[in-house]
Amino acid sequence: MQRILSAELARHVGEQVTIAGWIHRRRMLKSVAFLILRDRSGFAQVVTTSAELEALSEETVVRVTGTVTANEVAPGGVELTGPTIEVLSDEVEALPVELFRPSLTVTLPTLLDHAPLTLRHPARRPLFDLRAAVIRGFRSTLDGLGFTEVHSPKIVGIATESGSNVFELDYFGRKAYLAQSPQLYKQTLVGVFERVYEIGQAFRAEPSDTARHLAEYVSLDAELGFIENQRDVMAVLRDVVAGMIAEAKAVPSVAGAGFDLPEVPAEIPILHFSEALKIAGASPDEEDLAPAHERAVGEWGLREHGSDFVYVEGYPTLKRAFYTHPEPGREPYSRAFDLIFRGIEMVSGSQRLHRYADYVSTLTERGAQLGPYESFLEVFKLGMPPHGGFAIGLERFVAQLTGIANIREVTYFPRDLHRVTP
Ligand code: AMO
Repeated sequence: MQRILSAELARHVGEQVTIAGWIHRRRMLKSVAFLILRDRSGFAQVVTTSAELEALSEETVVRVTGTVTANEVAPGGVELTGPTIEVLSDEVEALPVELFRPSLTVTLPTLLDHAPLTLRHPARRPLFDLRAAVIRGFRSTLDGLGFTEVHSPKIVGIATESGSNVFELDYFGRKAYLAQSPQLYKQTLVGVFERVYEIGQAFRAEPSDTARHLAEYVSLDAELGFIENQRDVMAVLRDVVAGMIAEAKAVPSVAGAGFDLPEVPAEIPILHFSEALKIAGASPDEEDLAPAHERAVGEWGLREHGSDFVYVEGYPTLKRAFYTHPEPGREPYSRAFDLIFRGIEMVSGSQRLHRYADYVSTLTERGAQLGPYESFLEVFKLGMPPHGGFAIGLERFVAQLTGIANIREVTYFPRDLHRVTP
């Protein structure tokens, strides 16, 4: 018999049906026993006997055929009676974590060490449903704006973001690196498609053991040509973030989880870097915003504009990567920006240099060898329009949307300073 989902049972009262899933919980009473089966749609109650359930343990995978019977005290108002239970999996050993408890009160190391099991906990589902939804929103918004989805190599010949936090690997006897960002490739592909985006892994050999750094994260990148300046990029990013949040709000499990999902204002307030320092009470000589400064900027946005989002633009050029476009006539400032969401940097972007000579001079000034960059710089002799783009850190965004303090909790199998399994 064809399998139906537990959420579909109510439409089949009086019929014989087959469902399949995991034994979420067993409840054995004197005269009767209940098996709570979990599948991708939710839960179903199966009425059986203790003798039948005794030999089975939680998380065993079973297929159950029985009659759908109305019972208003059962979950969803129906249950399966007169069941035949068939075991589909191996026998399940003693579980390190009990999934049938409503909340998962385990330490972070336990949660992560037992990820194959703890990811199954129903309370975690909305987090990952939201994660998938914001990716859908990112993709559909950019598709609607005429962007092309691309994929760039993750094994690359040069470091793009900064030399220090790059993973080096032995590539057939030569040195290569894991891509810290699709940066140079997305720029190059603007020369092909004008507007591109990529959803892919980025690798950072982050020595910082913090709640917001991973060694491998998902970077949601976009890049577009024919811009006047960074403001055109910031306008696209605003629409992308709004599309991501709208998609998340439309998911029933996300709506039911009670997350405090923000409204994205039509115009996100913009602060120049120098104003942001003032608001944060920082010295005007600071060259970057520290986490405490970002928090102060976030509070300013909420206080002055009722906005959870604030753009800071004009970061000092030398504090940003070499491809960043300076603000002409306003040294030391650049056309780079960050999007601060509830006090944390979530997105970085900028207008890029698009002239060959500018790359040569900036790399030289920064003391870099031109050699490794040569193949990338070629494209700037082949006709490149003014362009810019941004990258959203998926895990930081999801953690901040859901109020989760540590981004490892919204990552399936996090990679960090200490962790390379599971
Ligand atoms: P940046 O290095 O600021 O910019 O990274 C962009 C965004 O990626 C996220 N992020 C991280 N998330 C988790 N763990 C990490 N170790 C980590 N590092 C970064 C953050 C950050 O805002 N090429 C530029 C983007 C561009 O200009 O288009 C870049 O990579 O959310």
